Amino acid sequence: MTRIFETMMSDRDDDKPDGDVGVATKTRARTQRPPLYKVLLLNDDYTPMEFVVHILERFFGMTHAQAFELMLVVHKKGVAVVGVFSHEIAETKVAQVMDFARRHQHPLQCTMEKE
Ligand code: TYC
Repeated sequence: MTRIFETMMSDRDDDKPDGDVGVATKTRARTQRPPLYKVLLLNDDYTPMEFVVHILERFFGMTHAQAFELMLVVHKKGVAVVGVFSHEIAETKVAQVMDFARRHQHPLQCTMEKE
């Protein structure tokens, strides 16, 4: 009697009714990349070429050759992207360039736009 009772009341598979199999589910976590911003340098008729080259070396980590080449692109085309950054870094670069140009009394303009 004790033996039969134990067998009938066994709870080994109480949580799995007959025929019920587990279904594995996996949801892909949606990752969000922060938006990027282009920093643009604009041409003008007054800022000296060497000053622009210096800015590109100092604030955008370019070699003299890279900076000279990109300065010429701005000079000829009117505008060029000088870097792509997070919003906060782009804002800082624009502020650094504008502040430096202003302190040297050059009309150089630098802006940013969402990529
Ligand atoms: N056009 C300027 C000159 O002839 C040079 C220049 C280049 C100015 C790039 C601004 O973003 C600029 N002196």
